[in-house]
Amino acid sequence: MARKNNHHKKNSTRRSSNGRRDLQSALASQRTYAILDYRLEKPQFTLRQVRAGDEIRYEVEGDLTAPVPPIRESKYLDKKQCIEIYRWMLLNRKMETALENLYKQGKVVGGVYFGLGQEACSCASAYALKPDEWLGPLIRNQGSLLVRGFSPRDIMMQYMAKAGSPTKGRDASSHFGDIQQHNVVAPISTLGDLIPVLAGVALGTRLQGRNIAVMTYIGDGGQSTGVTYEGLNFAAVQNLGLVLFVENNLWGYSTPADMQFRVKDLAERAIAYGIPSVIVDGTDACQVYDAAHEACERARRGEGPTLIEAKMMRMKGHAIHDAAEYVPKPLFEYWRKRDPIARFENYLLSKKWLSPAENRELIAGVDQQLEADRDFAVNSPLPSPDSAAGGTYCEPGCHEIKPKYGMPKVRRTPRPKLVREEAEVHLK
Ligand SMILES: Cc1ncc(C[n+]2csc(CCOP(=O)(O)OP(=O)(O)O)c2C)c(N)n1
Ligand SMILES: [Mg+2]
Repeated sequence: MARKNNHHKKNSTRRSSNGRRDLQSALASQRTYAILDYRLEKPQFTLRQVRAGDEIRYEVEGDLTAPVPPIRESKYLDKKQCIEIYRWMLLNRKMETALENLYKQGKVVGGVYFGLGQEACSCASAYALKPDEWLGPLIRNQGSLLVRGFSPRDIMMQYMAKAGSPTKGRDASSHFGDIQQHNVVAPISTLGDLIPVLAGVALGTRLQGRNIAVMTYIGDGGQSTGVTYEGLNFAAVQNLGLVLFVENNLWGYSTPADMQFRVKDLAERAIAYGIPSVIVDGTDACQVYDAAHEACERARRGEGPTLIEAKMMRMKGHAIHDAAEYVPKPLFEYWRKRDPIARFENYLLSKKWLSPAENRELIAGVDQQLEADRDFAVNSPLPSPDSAAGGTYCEPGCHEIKPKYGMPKVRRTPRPKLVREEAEVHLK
């Protein structure tokens, strides 16, 4: 019996060692990919579509009772920078509240788009850029616009189509940029189109001798567009310094993320482009900043693009006209507890980087600034009718675009004598 057992053992050892070898060689030929994940919690719930007669509604399944995680300590931000980001987030939130009120008073032309719940993503990402770098925001990234140097009065005047607004009353909402001072490409409504445009900016600066970081955003819905693939693939192939934030706010209009794509994390899509990716909690300003900073540094070293998936929740409807009744209430409750501003405020207070009195002073300062800007915007004139046709067509000099960073780098390669010498621009 013992012998039999031994024999059996011997055989089974051989089998298992062969099995191990097979497994080892299988593993050796298997390709694995790593996705950094900075989150301190990984929400596990799904949305299910339920049909009740002619009505469709969504139900949320999963644990919604998990405690709110702490803010992750930043590897890079100091006290002063954290307070600055907190102030931008507050300004972002309170400016949008002011816009909502202006809309309700009938002073806004068109709709208003909100980034409620996404302030950490907008502000801490843009904060990682240097002044001479470039940003291409989406309509919800009004916080990014503030960080890049637009004032609340610019944004309010824009929404009210005032003569002094960035587009001089020609467009309401936030379709404006500034290629002279702020290095901001205007949001493009056709989703995904900002990506090749920003890749083009990075290519342009490289031709002028500089590797810089250029940052743009795409939503969980917008990232499925063909142009997203084309733009990001181009940036990857050309090693362009594009930092792409995929803002997974769980909704594209009224379609939940679970019904938009099959991958677990949108960061996985980076694997197919051959570029690195990171997942962050988009309601944690420190995580957003750290991932953005690391991606910007890669860009500056000429190492190419990075995809950052920021997970969070769109806390309002698509725009002011949308009451978001299709969103299950428990989902709002879950994310309300993860409010990016309240969490960052608590973090700063508990770290004693901000005293309650300093916090009150900071909040009062934001309120004062907004009141002054709102009054200025409300009292500023609408464009005069005779200005309507101005600025529509090119006027002499209005589109003169000078290289910002230096004359394009051109390398002349020696050619046989009889062949006309041509300048060869090297892209890589
Ligand atoms: C190419 C393209 N298709 C469709 C639309 C219409 N559209 C505007 S916003 C939107 C939903 C976008 O959802 P998401 O990308 O998740 O961004 P979010 O609104 O959540 O910030 C759609 C479908 C568009 N603007 N562009
Ligand atoms: Mg979305």
